[in-house]
Amino acid sequence: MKKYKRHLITSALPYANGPLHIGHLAGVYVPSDIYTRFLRLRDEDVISICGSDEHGVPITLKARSEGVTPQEIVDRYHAINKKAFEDFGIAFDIYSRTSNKIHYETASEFFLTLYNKGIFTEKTTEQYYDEEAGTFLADRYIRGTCPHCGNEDAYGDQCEGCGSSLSPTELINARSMISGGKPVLKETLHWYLPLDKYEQWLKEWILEGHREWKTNVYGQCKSWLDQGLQPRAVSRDLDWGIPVPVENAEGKVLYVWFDAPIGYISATRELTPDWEKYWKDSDTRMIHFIGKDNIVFHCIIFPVMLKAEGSYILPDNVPANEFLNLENDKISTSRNWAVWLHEYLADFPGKQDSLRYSLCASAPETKDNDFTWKEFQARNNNELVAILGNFVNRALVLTINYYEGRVPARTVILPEDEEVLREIGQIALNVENAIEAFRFREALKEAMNLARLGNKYLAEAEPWKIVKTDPERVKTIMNIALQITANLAIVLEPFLPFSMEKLRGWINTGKPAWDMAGNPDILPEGHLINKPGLLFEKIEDDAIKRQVEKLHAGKQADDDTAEEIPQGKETVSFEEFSRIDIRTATVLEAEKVPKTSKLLRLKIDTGIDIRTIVSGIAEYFEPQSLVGRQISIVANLEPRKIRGIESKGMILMAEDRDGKLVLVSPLEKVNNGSVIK
Ligand code: B3M
Ligand code: ZN
Repeated sequence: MKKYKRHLITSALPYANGPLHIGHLAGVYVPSDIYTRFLRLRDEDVISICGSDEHGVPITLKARSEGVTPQEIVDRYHAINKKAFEDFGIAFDIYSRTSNKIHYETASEFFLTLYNKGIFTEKTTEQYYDEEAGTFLADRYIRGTCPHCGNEDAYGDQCEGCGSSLSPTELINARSMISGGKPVLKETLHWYLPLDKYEQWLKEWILEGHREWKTNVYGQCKSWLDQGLQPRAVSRDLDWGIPVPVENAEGKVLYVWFDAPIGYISATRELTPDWEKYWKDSDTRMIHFIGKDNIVFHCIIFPVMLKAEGSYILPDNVPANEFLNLENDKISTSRNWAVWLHEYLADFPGKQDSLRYSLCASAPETKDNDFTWKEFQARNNNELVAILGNFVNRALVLTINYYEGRVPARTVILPEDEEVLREIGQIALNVENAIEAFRFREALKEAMNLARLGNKYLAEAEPWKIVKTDPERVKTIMNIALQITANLAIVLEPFLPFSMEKLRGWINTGKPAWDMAGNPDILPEGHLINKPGLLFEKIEDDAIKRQVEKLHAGKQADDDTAEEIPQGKETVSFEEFSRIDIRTATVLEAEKVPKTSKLLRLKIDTGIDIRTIVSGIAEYFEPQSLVGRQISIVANLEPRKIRGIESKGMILMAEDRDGKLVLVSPLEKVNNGSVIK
């Protein structure tokens, strides 16, 4: 029996202001594609929705920097990105765009419904205005000096120097990004979504009702809710976007984060006249695939919009991923530190699955993760070629050689055969459970275990040694190897769709079905298989070297101190920062952890409690020299077991350029447990 009547899968709509890179694929689109393909294999009623986000200041700024119209920008990148998704087998049912007429209608209607229900509050505030250009300056159209850190290039909504979230009026010496001139303050009217009024409901819905959400997602929601929500403007003074569909709204458009998620609805309408059953029937399960920077919009703001509208369902899960880094550095479009999908494909034609595999195997599911070309090569050569490709090739080639491609009968079954047949079923079940829990790395690893099992089975049974002396035994062995192969073609289809299609061609099976996964009798006796080709090719050192060189050669320097001082980290919101509990504490006891060279076990007084922290600082400190010293700790770091000792928190250290560690202590003695902020 099916658990849900139907599924609506959405994937974040990428801004059409630049091409897609591996971070996009790893974070959002490979996971959503795996999940969608899995549901399709199970013959579920599922639609997968995506499209280009074509509004907002990121688009207009890109257009200005190139001296073209925003329409030209979105037309260009919509086409490029749509093609990149198709090329990588990301099988959306529709890839729409938010400049479509149907989206204008849907978003306007949505706004009007809320407007007529009296949901919005209207507020007139003073905002910056560029008199020379005759326009208000929203978000990133304004820059100035950050009041917190002095960065002269802080944006109107955020300082990338120190991470503070700002409003334009806080900037010192604000300047217009359009004319470069000094803007003036002018009154303007906007519509606000009163998130504060939904706080209680959100707490019940998420904090009580969705404890199963991923910890990174749940944690971010909780911290937003704990901070308390403020009304949010859903309109902007801009000339690019969907006009606010009421009177007195000249020159005002919907805020991009108001219209973009409605894009999921518009795209569904465009896809099917039956769209309402996906959006308005509580038997539908909606899942949003996104990156972590979009969590607040998909878990708080959009649900409030849907709830306020009243006739829509809410997401059942939002399995957001963290970020993917590249060769130990943050992926950055402006610094050209990225692997662009269209360039990858030009350099590695036909090797989409190698990238999909590598990105899934090291996906940033629970924390940021790093992509390196070396690891990509190793995954391709040591896993896809050496494990999967090798097994499939052996099974098929031996069958062609021994039986002219006819699947032999399974005759006498030994206990080791029984065990293998049982394991096929268990692995299929493990893959299924992991996919259902959105643990795609684990699912892929499990699926590859099936190929490992096949290799081990053949290596131990050695059919090539006994084919002359014990032909009956060899028939059984080859039958089982072929059943493993047929199972691989199913369980790996969500991950490696191009290769599994090839494989199905060789083993002559039709449309795959998850029902059959784990089944030890997929290929009947006498079934004819075809001569196989190579499933994967080795990637040589040269090709990898060229990619690394290309990456470094294309890198746009953003500062020349980068070599000496580690890269600045990505911006965090004030809310994120304030979730970290940094306090003073005093070391009561310190001793080396036996049989380790780096670890110290410290007993510390945090003012709140006495606790144990294990720290990797033994090379820098004599344990006794620490006793009695006042230090700073992260008090609310998730406890970890290190060498069997539960470590609760982390000691703050400054790391010198040559790797030396120095304690971070308050300059004067303070009470233990004093909050550092
Ligand atoms: N375009 C932001 C982003 O690409 C935004 C997502 C919209 S999803 C409705 O990260
Ligand atoms: Zn700043």
